[in-house]
Amino acid sequence: MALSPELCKKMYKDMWRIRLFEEEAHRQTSLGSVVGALHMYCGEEAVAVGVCGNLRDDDYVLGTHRSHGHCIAKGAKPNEMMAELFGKVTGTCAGKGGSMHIADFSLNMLGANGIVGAGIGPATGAALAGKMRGTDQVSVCFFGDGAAARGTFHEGIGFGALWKLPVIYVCENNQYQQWVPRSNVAVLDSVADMAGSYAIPGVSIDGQDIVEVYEVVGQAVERARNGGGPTLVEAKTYRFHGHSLGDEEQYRSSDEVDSWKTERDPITLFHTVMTHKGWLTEEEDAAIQDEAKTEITDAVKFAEESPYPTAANVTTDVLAPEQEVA
Ligand SMILES: Cc1ncc(C[n+]2csc(CCOP(=O)(O)OP(=O)(O)O)c2C)c(N)n1
Ligand SMILES: [Mg+2]
Repeated sequence: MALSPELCKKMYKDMWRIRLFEEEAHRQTSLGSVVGALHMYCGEEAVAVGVCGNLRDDDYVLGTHRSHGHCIAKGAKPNEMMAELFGKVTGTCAGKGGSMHIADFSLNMLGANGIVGAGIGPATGAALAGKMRGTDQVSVCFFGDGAAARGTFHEGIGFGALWKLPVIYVCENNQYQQWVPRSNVAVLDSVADMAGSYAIPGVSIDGQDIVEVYEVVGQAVERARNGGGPTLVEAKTYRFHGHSLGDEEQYRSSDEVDSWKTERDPITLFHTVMTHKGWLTEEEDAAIQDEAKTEITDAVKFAEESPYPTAANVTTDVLAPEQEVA
């Protein structure tokens, strides 16, 4: 689908929704309303939004431990997501997933995952299931540069390539794996270069440029939908915050972080593109940010006012209901 002013405005707003959701989640974790580790997605918004801009409602998404952005980009509602982080019964997983296992099956967002690289197998499986059912659904797996060192990466991509499955492997290369720079642990600088081992296309793109993300992934989605098999897309990006809340960030300089924030903020870059094209007025920009702010404020209120699960909820939603095998 060609980029239209309407789609650009929607994507721009989604980037703001993610940014503000994350900042609020950070605040709520500091206040103690959200417990457990929190991995923020600020700085990487163009990847989730640019990728999901190409997806249909029935396409699949699997994520990482840093997946709030993937959920919002796939259409999850901030109020149900915030409630999930608060552990409330109104959350997308009835409060049982939390930040690192957040999912929304009603949107085919099949889940974040606290285990690095663990989404790659299920994403490949979802693509296989779609193919066996004869649908043209595609499956997208987001994973970090650290995950590219795991066996699940090779196993998943190996099967995806062998069976020409409709799956797009999206590596969010933010250059660090927790506290370790990629250059300390990997021989190849580019994750995309690993695609050659599986005879699938591999492409490395600027993950701060949503237009490039949208267009390159659009071609990969079209290829997958038409039976052409997987693509490995490496989006070079950067996280603006520490690995998780409380990270003292002794492994990267504040100059480096500041330069990404001031020169490579994906929201600012997209704002420049849109205003240059005459697709976003100052009033529209202000309205978009206001609406996103209101939505996140409402999400906190919704989460605060929602009840916690009771003892009666302990065994519900834990196992999938028994299904007949056709
Ligand atoms: C199998 C496994 N090993 C180690 C960890 C601990 N851990 C959590 S996140 C992380 C770094 C992941 O780096 P990357 O895949 O690049 O994702 P990023 O955090 O940069 O988004 C590690 C080592 C884990 N959760 N699972
Ligand atoms: Mg990383």
